[in-house]
Amino acid sequence: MGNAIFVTGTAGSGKSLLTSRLVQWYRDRGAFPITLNLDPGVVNLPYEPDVDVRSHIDISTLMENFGLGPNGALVMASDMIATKMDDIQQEVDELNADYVIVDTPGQIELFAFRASGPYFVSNFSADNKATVFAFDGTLVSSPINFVSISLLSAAVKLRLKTAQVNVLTKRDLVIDKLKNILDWAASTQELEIALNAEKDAEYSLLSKDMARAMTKAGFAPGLVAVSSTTMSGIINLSAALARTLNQGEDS
Ligand SMILES: Nc1nc2c(ncn2[C@@H]2O[C@H](COP(=O)(O)OP(=O)(O)OP(=O)(O)O)[C@@H](O)[C@H]2O)c(=O)[nH]1
Ligand SMILES: [Mg+2]
Repeated sequence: MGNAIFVTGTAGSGKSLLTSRLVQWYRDRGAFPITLNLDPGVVNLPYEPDVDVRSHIDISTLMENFGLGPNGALVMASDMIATKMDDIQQEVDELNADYVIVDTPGQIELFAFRASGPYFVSNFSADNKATVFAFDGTLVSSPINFVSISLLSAAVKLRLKTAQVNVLTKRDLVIDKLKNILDWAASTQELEIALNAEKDAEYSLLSKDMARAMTKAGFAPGLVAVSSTTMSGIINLSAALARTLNQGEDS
């Protein structure tokens, strides 16, 4: 197996559309990429998955057989992903792709913060692995929100323990804020200046402490801005992914 790229991020941050764009990008450049959908609850996808967890786990059957509501069934389905690992790995291996782009469940807490997701990521066999964490462009318009999503990104990195590329999605929707957001990501000093200007003193102080701690711990996010609508920035993302995948998992 070649490279595995796990696409994570908050609900609705653009993971599935980005998955389809990455596949298109690699295919257009003569590589052989495939998609693996790991979201058991998804109804419509913007791509036709080559390997699909839904052929092993069916939410409506779980709801019927175990008398669960939709959320209970999603929790159970997430916990079952690890048990389907061998079948999924075999299906992926048979395709012998250069890249497998893995679309993960919308509920990041079900994938990253329970046992099954980290088990899957660490035991999935690939030459190189990387995680993409999507910062939803429309959620990080203020510096305090930026820090809070950065914390989530750091938490996902702690859980999945892979090299991670942080992506600002939907850049086409935040053009007027783009420079600010990229400045906060590139420089703790810029971020602190922006936090100082916030009216909410208590929370801006807390955010500053957390931003400093993350920089010190090497979690500063260094964001790549991408639009899956215009394809702007996809070239930068592919370059960041190439660097990260080549460095291997210990970076
Ligand atoms: N304008 C714009 N819209 C986007 C972009 N990326 C995604 N969207 C839209 O955002 C919505 C959510 O995108 P998805 O790709 O389904 O996001 P997701 O993270 O897979 O969502 P869940 O799996 O449900 O958590 C859809 O309506 C997309 O069309 C983008 O770059 N620009
Ligand atoms: Mg999705």
